[in-house]
Amino acid sequence: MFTEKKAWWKEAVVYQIYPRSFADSNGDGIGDLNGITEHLDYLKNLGVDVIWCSPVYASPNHDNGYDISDYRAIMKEFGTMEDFDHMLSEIHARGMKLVMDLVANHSSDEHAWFVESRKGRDNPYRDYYIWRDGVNGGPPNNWGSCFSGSAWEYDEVSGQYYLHLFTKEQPDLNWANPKVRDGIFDMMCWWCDKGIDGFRMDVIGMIGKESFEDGPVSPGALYGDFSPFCMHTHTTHAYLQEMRRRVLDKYDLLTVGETSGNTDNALQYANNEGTELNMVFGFEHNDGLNDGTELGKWSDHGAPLAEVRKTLNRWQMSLQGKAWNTVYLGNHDQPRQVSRYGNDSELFRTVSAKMLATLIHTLRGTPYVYQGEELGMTNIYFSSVDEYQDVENHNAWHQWVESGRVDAQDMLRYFARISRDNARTPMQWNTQQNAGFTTGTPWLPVNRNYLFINAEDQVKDPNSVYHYYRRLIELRHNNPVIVYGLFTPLLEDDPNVWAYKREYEGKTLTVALNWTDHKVPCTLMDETEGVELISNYPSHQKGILQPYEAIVKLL
Ligand code: TEU
Ligand code: CA
Repeated sequence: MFTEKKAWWKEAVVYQIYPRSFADSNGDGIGDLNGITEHLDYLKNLGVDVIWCSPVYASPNHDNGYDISDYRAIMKEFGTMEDFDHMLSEIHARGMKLVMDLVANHSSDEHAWFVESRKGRDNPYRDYYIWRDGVNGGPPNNWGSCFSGSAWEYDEVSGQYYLHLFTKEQPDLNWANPKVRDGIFDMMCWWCDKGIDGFRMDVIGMIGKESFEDGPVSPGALYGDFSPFCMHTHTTHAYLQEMRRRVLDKYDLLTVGETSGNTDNALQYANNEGTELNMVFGFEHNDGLNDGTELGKWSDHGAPLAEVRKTLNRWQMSLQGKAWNTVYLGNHDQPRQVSRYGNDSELFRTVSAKMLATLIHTLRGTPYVYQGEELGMTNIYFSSVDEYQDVENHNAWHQWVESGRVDAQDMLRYFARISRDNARTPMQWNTQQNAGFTTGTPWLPVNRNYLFINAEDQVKDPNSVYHYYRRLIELRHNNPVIVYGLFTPLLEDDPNVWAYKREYEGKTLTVALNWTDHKVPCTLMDETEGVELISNYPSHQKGILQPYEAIVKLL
């Protein structure tokens, strides 16, 4: 046994807002800060403790704000710094906290540092980014970008290439330059002094580039893999430890790193000694679900219980007592969780959304709820490439379909299943025009199912997905076993049921979840003593679990 140190960010539930799609206050079709402020009571009533906003900084929006041109200014479309200050004080007035997205592995190519940097080899800002000479008339090495194509872009002015692990409008900052670190750390302190409560750090595992050799090329792939030289390196950890000393330790923050990697990596970033971050998002359960082909995430691969459970149980077991965990299934980079892991048909949508909610609120770690998930919002399933806005789709289309390597219909099917735009359609507030998101034309279409999936209806209906989330959040606040309890998997080989228990200070919580759309045999809950804390069915049948049934008991 171990004693877990208490912390507010372990007890909290975090709600992620994708500002562009949350609420539009001025009718231009784009969500904004005043739109968020207008809906804070909705979030307060849901019970969430912390709001994490995807980037709200000045940006030309090649990647919806993940390309920042000024870290100390607000994106024009989202409002002004006064709007931000007002939003922050209204969040605090309701006893909630605000976590900002920190995107500092790269900036926008329109950031003043890069504008200077690309002026020439002698510019004082040259070394703020990563410039290299080409090799044999091509790029410096074989690395591919995360968003298709080469990770290097040739620049006419100086005849050199710059590195961009994402789009070419997102040049990678050179963290090896102490001036870059000074600039980023000063900026972070500036936001903390304003009173924000934490950072979600975008692709933080990539900041320490150690060498620039060719990466391994998997069969069929067009480019080499940069990760052996750029991910989870010693220098990345050194920079984070420096950030901890120079910034994070001066404030009381929630810090969460966004980085792919395995549990060993997570143990280093989120270690209980507190030398780096509070927690990281695991990617293995989400991004591990593909066919392992050169197409990466573009596949028909579903989310079988055996795979997802094995991965998440391993994260639970490996981290407990050593590092704090996060629990999430959906975010702005993933499709809608009910469509991917549950069942978004009319018959099972509600019950499976509640089953998944039970999972993320009763595993060990801080739960992250992505906007609209609390309503059971579903994928949009676009059918043509032109309907997508996301640069990731267009780049992949160019690389694989336009070049004749992949059939268009196949790719469209993969897009419909896994595209990020599935989760970026506007929040569904009510049954009015555009689901109450905007009075103008929404930047991305509203899912037509808003007529029966929307916040206003669900707030009125005690059996809604929304109220189920509200009750789960309340249970977390009232039962320390949900936050701090030791995790032990149960029925690990059951083909249908995900089950586990949590134990803390003489209390035991037992959870059983039917991952399937049919009745399955299960006697665990008949044999388990205690009171029922929550379930997505009004009554239970002996010896079985009903489709997507979830039961939580406390003894
Ligand atoms: O995402 C990091 C990341 O690794 C993504 O490539 C992710 O795997 C992909 O979106 C899945 O399709 C972060 C942000 O969350 C994402 O929105 C940004 O586009 C990206 O970094 C670049 O800043
Ligand atoms: Ca707007």
